[in-house]
Parts: sequence; C-alpha cells; structure tokens
Amino acid sequence: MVEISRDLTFKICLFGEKNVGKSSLIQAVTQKGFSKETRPPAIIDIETKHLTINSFKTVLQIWILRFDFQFDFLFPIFLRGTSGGIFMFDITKFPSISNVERWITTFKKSLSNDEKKIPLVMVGGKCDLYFKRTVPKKIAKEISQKYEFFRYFECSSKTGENLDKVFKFLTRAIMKFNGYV
Ligand SMILES: Nc1nc2c(ncn2[C@@H]2O[C@H](COP(=O)(O)OP(=O)(O)O)[C@@H](O)[C@H]2O)c(=O)[nH]1
Ligand SMILES: [Mg+2]
Repeated sequence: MVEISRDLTFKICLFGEKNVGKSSLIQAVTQKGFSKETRPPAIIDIETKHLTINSFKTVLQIWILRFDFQFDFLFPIFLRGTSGGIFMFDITKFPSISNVERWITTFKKSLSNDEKKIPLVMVGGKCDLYFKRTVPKKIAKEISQKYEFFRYFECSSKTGENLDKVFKFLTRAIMKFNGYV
C-alpha cells in the first residue's frame, strides 16, 4: 500500500508597526535574502514557508497584517483559523513595543478563551543594530511575560541571527498544541 504523507499546514499571523521589519523577516526566512527596499505595504501579504520538524513536513502560511487599528472590527475575520502568532517590534524604536501591547490586547479581545491559548511569540527585530538599542532586553522580557507570550526572541533579518530559532520554536509549539508531537 502506498503511504500518503500529508503536509501539515498552519496559519501564522505576523503583527507589528510599519518598518519594524516584518517583510524583511519573511524575505529572509523564505530565502529571498535581505534588501534595504521591501515591497510597499498592502493590507495583507500572505507568504509560505516550508519547515520539516521531526519528519513532519509543515507548510507555514504567514499572514502579515498591516491594517490600522481603525479596522480592528475586521480582526476576527482575518484571524479565523490561526494556529500561532508573531508580534514584532524594533529594538531601536521604543514606541514600537507599545504597539505590540496594543496588537496583543486587540488580538486577545478578538478570540475565544480557547483560541487565546494558541502559541504566540514576541520578537525584537534588528538586533544587529544593538548599538542603537532603545528597548532594554529586560523590559522586553517583562512585557512578553505580562502578556503570556510563549517566548521572547531577538533576531536580525540582516545577519540571520535567531531566525531559524523563532520559526522552529513556534512551529514545534503549534504542533505540540495540536497534539502532533
Ligand atoms: N539593520 C537591519 N535593518 C533591518 C532589519 N530588518 C529590516 N530592516 C530594515 O528596516 C526597514 C523596514 O523593513 P520592512 O521589512 O520593510 O518593515 P515592515 O514595514 O515591517 O515590513 C527596511 O529598510 C529594512 O531594510 C534588520 O534585521 N536589521
Ligand atoms: Mg513591509
């Protein structure tokens, strides 16, 4: 008998203020490299990343959400079927972390109590610019704990630092959450 292996598809939402590096992160992890110019923003971009974890082939369907809070009534529709989330800020821009607090609050308001427990990670981007850091790691960690993120990471799309860790951790957490591992 032929065994049919089925890829596991997970929808992941990526949130963050303009210019924190969302497009760059996705470009870097989908092997499109790093560039100073990224595409102009659309309301939603959907990109795909393949990752093999414990012999499971996964397809991550990453939704980059960029719409304004004035459209937060649309949230529940966009979030439908989401398995996990990445909330991103820029370690060199302090206000971008308040934006994470706004997104996560809106996010949690839009979901049922069960859905609220899905794996979410907080990511401080552009860590290669550590000499311009305005968000201390300690504060970022405290905020990530306050909102019960599964983990806090700092990464760089320019150098590639920690990018694999973010996606492997999140995918494993999603697989665990859904009973695959
Ligand atoms: N040094 C550095 N610059 C970055 C990094 N990620 C993004 N950028 C730059 O920050 C700017 C905004 O990035 P972009 O991905 O367009 O942000 P988005 O609006 O969140 O999609 C661009 O000029 C990027 O080249 C990073 O990890 N390190
Ligand atoms: Mg962008």
